[in-house]
Amino acid sequence: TRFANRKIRTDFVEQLTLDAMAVYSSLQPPADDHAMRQALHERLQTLVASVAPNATLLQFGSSVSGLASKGADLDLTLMPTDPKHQNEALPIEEQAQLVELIAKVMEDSGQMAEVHARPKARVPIVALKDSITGLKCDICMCNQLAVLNSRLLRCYMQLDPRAKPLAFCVKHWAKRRSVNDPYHGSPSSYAWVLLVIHYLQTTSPPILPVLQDLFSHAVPYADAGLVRTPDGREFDCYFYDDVERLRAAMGALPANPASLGQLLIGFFRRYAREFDFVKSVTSIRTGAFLTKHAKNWDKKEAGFRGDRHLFCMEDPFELTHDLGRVMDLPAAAWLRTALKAQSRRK
Ligand code: 3AT
Ligand code: MG
Repeated sequence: TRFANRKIRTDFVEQLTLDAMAVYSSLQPPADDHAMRQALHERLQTLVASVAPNATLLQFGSSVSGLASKGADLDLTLMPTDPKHQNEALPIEEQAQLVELIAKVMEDSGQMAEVHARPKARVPIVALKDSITGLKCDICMCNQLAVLNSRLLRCYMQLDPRAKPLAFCVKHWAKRRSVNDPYHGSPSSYAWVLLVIHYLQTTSPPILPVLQDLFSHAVPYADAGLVRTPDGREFDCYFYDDVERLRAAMGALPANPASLGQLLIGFFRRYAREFDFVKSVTSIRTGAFLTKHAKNWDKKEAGFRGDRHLFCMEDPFELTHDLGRVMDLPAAAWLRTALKAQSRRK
């Protein structure tokens, strides 16, 4: 019987790998999606140039990380064109004014439907829908950190062929279970992908390296990735991004042969049974578990919905930012029930 059980289990995991690959394929955008996004990006750039001649629109989010599924939105940020000023963001009042101006240009162009300016939001944005392609697009101001964290995610996704399918499947699962909505207290797509990367960094042996820990001889470390935000804070955004070189070097390390099916089971087991929600923090910056105590995230902050630190994930660049702080108690309980149910179901 033991032999028979093992056979059933092997067949099950193999089938799960095939099913997960089928889900991954079914989520891929059509072949012309990339060209369509580039064309929309260029049209928007031309429109924006009339009100912000010294600025350039840059893509971030899943169009950059390679994790865009069919119909994913196009995330853009306005940045100073001159690289010398890339680290200097506009004061928030000027960002709000620009948002209103851009929204007006977009409306007047007659090419965009559903233009909404949100100048007073924490991150001022213009949200719109392109009438020609039907693509939804968010334009925010000076979000240099998001451009860089999207590039970091892209590098990780290129380092191992199992990373992208695993991230697609987890994102898809989270959307289907309604646990992918920071406005209603669950992790964002971005946060789910950080959890996937962290899981792959902490398998034994590790499947992904820690890019913020590797030093390139070509790039002097000290000023390579320093970013300053409008409030005067500075962030160390350095990471090793020579994917080709690293892939070659990784060939010499002990290989982890886990299949996609095994990794899916392992990911859900991690968050259903192994992760210490009370004490631990996931951190892709270090590829390790940190403690809430060390991050000063173990203090109870009275009553307020956020800042409860019930499921702690450290942002790779904005180290004081806990991506799980959107969760309140019912949301965290709901999420953990969904994770446990999935892990039992396998
Ligand atoms: P979708 O394909 O749109 O579901 P995405 O990866 O584009 O996934 P979002 O649209 O939720 O994810 O977010 C776009 C980017 O914004 C991803 C990341 O670069 C940045 N971002 C989102 N949430 C945060 C956050 N809490 N902190 C820092 N950066 C964030
Ligand atoms: Mg997006």
